[in-house]
Amino acid sequence: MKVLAVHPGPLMYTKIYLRLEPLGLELVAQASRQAGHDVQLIDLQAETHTDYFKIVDRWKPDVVAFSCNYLANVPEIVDLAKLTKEKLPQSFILVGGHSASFVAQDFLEHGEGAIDCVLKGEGEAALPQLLLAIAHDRKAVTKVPGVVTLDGEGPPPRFVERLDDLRPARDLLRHRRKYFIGVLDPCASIEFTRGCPWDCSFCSAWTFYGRSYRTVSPDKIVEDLERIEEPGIFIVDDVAFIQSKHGIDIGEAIARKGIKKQYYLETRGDVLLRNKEVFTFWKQLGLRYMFIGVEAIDEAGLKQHRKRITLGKNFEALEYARSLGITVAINLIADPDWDRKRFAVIREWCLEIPEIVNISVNTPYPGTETWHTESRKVETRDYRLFDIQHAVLPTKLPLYEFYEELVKTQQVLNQKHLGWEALRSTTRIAAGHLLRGQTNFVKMLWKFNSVYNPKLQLSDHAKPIKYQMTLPPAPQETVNPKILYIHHAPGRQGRAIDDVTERFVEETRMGASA
Ligand code: B12
Ligand code: SF4
Repeated sequence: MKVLAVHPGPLMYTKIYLRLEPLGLELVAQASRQAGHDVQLIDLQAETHTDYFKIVDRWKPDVVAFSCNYLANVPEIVDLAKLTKEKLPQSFILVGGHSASFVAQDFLEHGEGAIDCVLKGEGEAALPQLLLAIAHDRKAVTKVPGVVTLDGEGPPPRFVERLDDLRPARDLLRHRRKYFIGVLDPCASIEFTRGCPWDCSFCSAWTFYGRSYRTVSPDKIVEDLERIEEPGIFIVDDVAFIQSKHGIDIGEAIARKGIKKQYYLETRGDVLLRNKEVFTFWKQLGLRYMFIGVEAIDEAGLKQHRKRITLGKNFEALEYARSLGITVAINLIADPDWDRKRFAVIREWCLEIPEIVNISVNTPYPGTETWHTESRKVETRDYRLFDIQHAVLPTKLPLYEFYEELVKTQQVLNQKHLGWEALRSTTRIAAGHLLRGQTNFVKMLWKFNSVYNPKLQLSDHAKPIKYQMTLPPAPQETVNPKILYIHHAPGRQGRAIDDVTERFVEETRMGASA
């Protein structure tokens, strides 16, 4: 069959700071290709809806498979599915991915018959089974694990047997040079591990994978790296190098092969401090950027986000990363109840430190604990506002003033790293990129004001809502994590970490789950 795999368009964040390849979609595309199907892939972060419909009209796929990791992309995908079904009534249209898994039933209802099913969980094992059913007996689709249709549901989603057997279809992307993060331009993505053993209340990374944690073997990682042409590598792991040995083994395999790349990764401050030797080694291998989820600069804020790390530890981690000469970006979560004074304190603090500071807005998401426990009323039913750049909870300041303060704060922080100031400090890098025809990084330096603008952000709240999100249930004090999981929780045996690391995780997580 002809299968068209589609990643939806960019959100605010990917309009400026970065654009990365849709690794999950490439993995399911490859699994479909290995099952004998003819597969094409389009990424609407880098191409337009017109490009998409050109493929639909000319190639006439039998199956269209959308990837929905981000809740804010739901309306775009539903609209595309409806228009596609009008053009190709015989086609089978499905949606998979992180967010689609948490709102499967709603997706189908919005689709009004245009979306044949949602496939929950990891797609690599299930999609080939689903394609088999579509080709031979469409009624049998509800027997496939993870399938949800308007008529019924299949068995629960299953994990792939071995991450080592997977390989992304990187060759299917039509514009590989459009992917970048900061000065890593162009940049490819890679996965070393899957899942997260912690259980932060605002996050769904752990609930999707049932708090499991699996690893790819160093040999397979090196094989994949050797196939990648891009000089920059974005490591997509939720928390990089939790297990020191795995990080060292991968690094040694890379060093043996003499692979020279520049890397970006995300980790926790306490993991960095615990596994200093791994990060020091990786600095020598080319680790250039690190993102640490600090979330708050006061203890009360950390507690609110269920981060059981002390502020002192976070600051120590920043200090250590600085000493290695790695560029560090941190994330702070702005709460809608912040007033002008609070924003001013943040601005002041951020200007005192050399790190890149990213500010996102506290947003409860389906699939997180906060979705069930947040006592404030979610004020909107518009999926598009759930991108952690908009306020969906009541703001203490009038909404426009909240955005004014938010954007002003982001602006101050960006002045350190975007625009002329940044170009001055990165002139050599920028010139090198331009010489190689890479313009992503240089274009990004000036885009901020056209995307981050309080008037635009406020006007997003006034847009007509075509698809209404289901609101959270009545707030509860605690929530049984079992109701949040997409993949069932395999317990201790599902976490590929040694006992000492397991204990370390136990001590630093909030203990919401088994
Ligand atoms: C890497 C990453 C990014 C990358 C982008 C990757 C990309 N281009 O897709 C960057 C840094 C750009 C990013 C940005 C953002 N991200 Co992000 N990101 C992640 C992260 C850490 C890993 C995703 C990943 O690549 N995993 C590895 C691949 C292999 O897995 P996967 O993509 O999930 O794919 C598997 C399944 O989902 C499924 N699948 C996927 N597609 C399909 C399609 C079909 C047809 C099928 C059957 C199955 C299927 O099968 C795949 C293989 O098993 C996740 C957390 C997580 N663990 O999921 C957060 C996460 C997805 N991001 C999140 C958020 C909030 C954002 C931002 C909005 C943040 C911001 N600051 O503004 C932006 C918006 C990005 C945008 N679209 O514009 C949230 C999503 C919340 C939500 N419910 O919407 C998550 C869950 C993080 C969290 N802690 O809550 N992100
Ligand atoms: S450490 Fe917390 S925030 Fe980070 S991925 Fe794990 S659960 Fe999510």
